[in-house]
Amino acid sequence: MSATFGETRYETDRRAPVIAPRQPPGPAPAPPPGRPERPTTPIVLVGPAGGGKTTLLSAILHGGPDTDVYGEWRAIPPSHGSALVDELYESAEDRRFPEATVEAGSETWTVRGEYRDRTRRGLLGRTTVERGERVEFDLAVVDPPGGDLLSPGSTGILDVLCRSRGIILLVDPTKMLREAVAQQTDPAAELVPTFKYFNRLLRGLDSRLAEQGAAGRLPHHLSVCVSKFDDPMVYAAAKSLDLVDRNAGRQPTVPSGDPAAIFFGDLCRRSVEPNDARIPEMVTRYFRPERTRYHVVSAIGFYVDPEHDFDEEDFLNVVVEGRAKRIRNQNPVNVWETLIELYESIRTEH
Ligand SMILES: Nc1nc2c(ncn2[C@@H]2O[C@H](COP(=O)(O)OP(=O)(O)OP(=O)(O)O)[C@@H](O)[C@H]2O)c(=O)[nH]1
Ligand SMILES: [Mg+2]
Repeated sequence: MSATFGETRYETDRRAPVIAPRQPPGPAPAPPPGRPERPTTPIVLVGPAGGGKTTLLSAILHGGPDTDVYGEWRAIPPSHGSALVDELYESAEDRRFPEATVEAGSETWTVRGEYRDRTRRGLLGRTTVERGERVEFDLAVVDPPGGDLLSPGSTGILDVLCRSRGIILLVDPTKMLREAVAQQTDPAAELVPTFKYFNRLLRGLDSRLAEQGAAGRLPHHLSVCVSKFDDPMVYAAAKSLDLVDRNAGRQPTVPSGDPAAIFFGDLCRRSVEPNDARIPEMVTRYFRPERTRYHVVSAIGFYVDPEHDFDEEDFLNVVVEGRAKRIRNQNPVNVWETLIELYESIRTEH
């Protein structure tokens, strides 16, 4: 099934109300036989072209959260497959990045999670085990090409966003850090300021919701994610601000919340594009603070030798083989944690 908004076809799934054309009022359609009705959590990834949106989806499909904290989670795509899922499988099997998105796609994946059991000690010293909660929901994921965000009024992305509950706003530091921008060698790749993507998109979304009678700030739950943390220049920038946490030989992280927000603010303020300094105030102007959370993520993670701990001298995860970039070992950082927090924020909305 597909829907056309403007010039872009957003592939849809029967279980993806996020982009289904508006239905006439009436009783809701029955769920497919044998399948209990369950909530759909529509989450849209937005970010500049080449910012890492599709690679983040690959990390959701192939990775999982820190099981010590969150338990076991996985994403299950529909059995009928799709061009997006095929590309995510193939790129992971070939240890390469997915191709740049040409046509916007939307998938409904099933997410199954099982939080860890918790042991509680009672007053008399007796311990009881509290079963970890099991959750299952439909995750409607929309992966637009970055270019769609520059002319949101005509590409259909606003309709998608109006119906979504969660937004993952990917901020690509390699388009901001002076030393990273200087290394980009492709003369055809024009650097479009990140501000331009978000300014056009958020103003468009605000106008559309205002026309629909919405009041106050945007109703969405927001994950602001600084991407590509494994990139050596991004890692160095976070280290120079003393924001990196190294726990027990594992991959480095910038903790979510305040440390990630500080990193995001600093990147925007010092960006090669002066307008990017306005992105943080744009986030607070449009989104409710209690529904906004900051993260630093890497869809591929750092290289860690299976026999050893993380090694400061050998963590580059992207190697160039001929003209292709090869990923040594996909080991995402903070991707599932971000997704689970966004889901929980939507689920416990107040
Ligand atoms: N080091 C590093 N590079 C990344 C990561 N994610 C993406 N990249 C790089 O960024 C490029 C673009 O990533 P995509 O996931 O295709 O970006 P996108 O936002 O989907 O781009 P469009 O589809 O063109 O809008 C990749 O080809 C990689 O070179 C990451 O986690 N770490
Ligand atoms: Mg893409």
